[in-house]
Amino acid sequence: MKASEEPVTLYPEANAYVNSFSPDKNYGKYYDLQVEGNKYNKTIFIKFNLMQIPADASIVSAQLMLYGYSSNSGIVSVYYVSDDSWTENGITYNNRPSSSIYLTDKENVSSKSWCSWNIKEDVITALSDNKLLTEVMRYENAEDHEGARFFPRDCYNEDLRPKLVITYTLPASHIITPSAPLTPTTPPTETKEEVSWWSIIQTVAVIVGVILTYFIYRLTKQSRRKIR
Ligand SMILES: [Ca+2]
Repeated sequence: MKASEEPVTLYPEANAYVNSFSPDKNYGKYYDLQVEGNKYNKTIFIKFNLMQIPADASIVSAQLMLYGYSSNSGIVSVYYVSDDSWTENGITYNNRPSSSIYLTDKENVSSKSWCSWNIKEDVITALSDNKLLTEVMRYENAEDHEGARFFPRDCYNEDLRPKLVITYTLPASHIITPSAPLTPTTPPTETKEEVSWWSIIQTVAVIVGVILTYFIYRLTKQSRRKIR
């Protein structure tokens, strides 16, 4: 039944953290993503676009991965968020999405290493909805001023940026639809080549026609002179 299993790495469309102690401030342009345990005062929002996953894909696994570069060891939880309307440079604590948030996974994080959360069910939910996936991350250790810091999507080191690694299978009957990646690029190229060859033939035909008309004209003129 299953034809193939293909891992795909997606990078966030937006990421930012919010801070309840500066509730109207946006942290989208900051150089890191922070979670902090003091009443969950700092939480991270991260959004992925899943458009390139084929509609008939069956999800095998989906790992959300962030690189923790400075953190206390502690538990960071990931929650599904149904509202994707927030933006990186607009989100604040006060305007953050708060509807339909539920716990997906929790993992122990540590410094100088990749941290990984299983968000397979959330990917499936988002694919059956609007193909946009938002997650919020919280530091679950409640002590004051403890937390973790992760590299964001515009990290200078591309290898350490947050990512979503999805493995999926396709049914044997998988048909490449216009919405699938790579499909639309081939036919227009062929059409372009056909058009250019056709226009060359047309141009040559016009030139030959003009030359022939000229010679016929000259021949007619010469024969008239001979007749006279
Ligand atoms: Ca969504």
